[in-house]
Amino acid sequence: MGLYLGVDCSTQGLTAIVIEIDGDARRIVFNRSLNFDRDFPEYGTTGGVISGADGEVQAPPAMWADALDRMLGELAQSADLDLDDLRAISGSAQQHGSVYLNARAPSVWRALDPSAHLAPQLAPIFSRPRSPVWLDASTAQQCREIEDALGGADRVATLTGSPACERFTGPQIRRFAIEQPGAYAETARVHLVSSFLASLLAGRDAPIDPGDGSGMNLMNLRDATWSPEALDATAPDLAARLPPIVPSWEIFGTLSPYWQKRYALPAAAIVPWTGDNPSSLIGTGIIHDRVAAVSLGTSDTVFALTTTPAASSSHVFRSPTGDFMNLVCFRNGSLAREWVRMEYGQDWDAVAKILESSPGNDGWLMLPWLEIESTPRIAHAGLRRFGFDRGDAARNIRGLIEGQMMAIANHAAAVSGTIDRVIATGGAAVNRAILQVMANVFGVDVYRLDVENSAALGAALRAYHADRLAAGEPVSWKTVVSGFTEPQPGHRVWPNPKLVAMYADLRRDYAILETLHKDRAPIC
Ligand code: ADP
Ligand code: XUL
Repeated sequence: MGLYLGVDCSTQGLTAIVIEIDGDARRIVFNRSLNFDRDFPEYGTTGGVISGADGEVQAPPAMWADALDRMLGELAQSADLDLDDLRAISGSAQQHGSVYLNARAPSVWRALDPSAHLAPQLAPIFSRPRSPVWLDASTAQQCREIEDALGGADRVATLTGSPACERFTGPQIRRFAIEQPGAYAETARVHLVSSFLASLLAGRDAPIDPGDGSGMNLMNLRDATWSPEALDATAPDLAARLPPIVPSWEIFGTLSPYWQKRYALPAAAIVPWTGDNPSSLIGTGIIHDRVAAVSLGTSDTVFALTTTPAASSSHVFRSPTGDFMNLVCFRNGSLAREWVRMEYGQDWDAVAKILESSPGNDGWLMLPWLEIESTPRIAHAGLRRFGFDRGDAARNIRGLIEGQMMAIANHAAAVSGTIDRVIATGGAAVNRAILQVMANVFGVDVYRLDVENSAALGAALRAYHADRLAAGEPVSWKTVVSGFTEPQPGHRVWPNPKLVAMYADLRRDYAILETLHKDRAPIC
């Protein structure tokens, strides 16, 4: 019998899931979430982030550490768990965000006082007290410079899996190195959010896994090594500042004495952390083709597994299985849905009734670019309404959510060939009316998983996989995910054939509007 812990540090909160595996008997025995704004108000975040001028969006890394500390405390107090059986821990985090540490970090980690909170003890280690996160869009100039140095956007995409993107780590590091050369000189290590938190658990510098490494514009996608030319195009002496890249399943340490003493936890193995999207791939059980996952979190993403990288996808990452995953990311996800709900004074039940009352919005469309958008790249924020105005609550709500689903379905063609079904995950996947729109727009069955946070579940499953591999008893990915990710019949949403045909026409109109308006400023 073994327990495996998976942690997900996402944009808005931190979730921990413990799975128990006893032969064929498998179950979730702990599942808890903390919300940054609500549970850590002292850090002053909104939606887990702090927005500044010129597209800057950042978050304090100390807050993530604080949340990890509190979560392990809650886990340790969970009376019905025998944590001596905790064998391995892995995790995931929002992708692309970077944490900048000075040379003191390793000695501070080794000397942590188990009787005291973690976050205040970390104060001396940051060479940059706030981390840029994936919502940051301040690095357009650095993206162009990197692309120019490497021979253009297509060349960067072939080399690293994505064209230079504003939110990706390489352009973020470049901006920091150029604008704050003194602080960059002080920086001995640049971590991803994932490898930073893994380092805290192990009490030593953690490696980066190829899944999260692919979100940096710095890794050679084919062989999962740092690309010397991408590093040179980004910032001086960057190679010395990056942790090594190791396979996602390679155990690199054990839970450090700080945690063992503080919470009476065993010396569990620490498995490299990865990005939330690669982790969700495992947590949604996508280990074969013809299935796509749609994650309706702070960002909306659609992704699928592939054995060879697809040239047409906007991002190709390595997957935690060692294969590849294609992904498209939409910046206007849950926060835009939340905004339209509140703007028109509705609760989620009322939103559901509005969606159900007139599918297709009587033919009226909206391009849902409340904020600047990454897919397609939209520099001028603002909703584009066609045929109705801002006063019409129902049409605005339907227009925004249907527009989002049409954009996801249209762009999903780039991540996968034929799709037989969609697995929906993320906070908004609990909303059946939204999944019904998704099913009608995609024209396939949509399944919601039992577990809301598939990234945390994926992390726990990855911990199990790595532990068994290290024990010389490797388990296939099919076996790893079985018992946790099978779609439940009660969670199936069927498409309505009549509405599928209607949305197919609307999707064509939507695609035309998207192309016509993506380079234009909003009218109002
Ligand atoms: P992340 O992992 O990116 O931090 P989550 O996947 O936890 O985000 O999703 C959080 C979002 O889920 C919230 O912003 C909220 O808008 C959305 N959400 C929660 N409940 C519902 C609901 N019933 N209907 C639609 N959206 C919901
Ligand atoms: C993916 C992306 C987001 C973040 C936050 O490229 O930027 O999905 O991982 O979830």
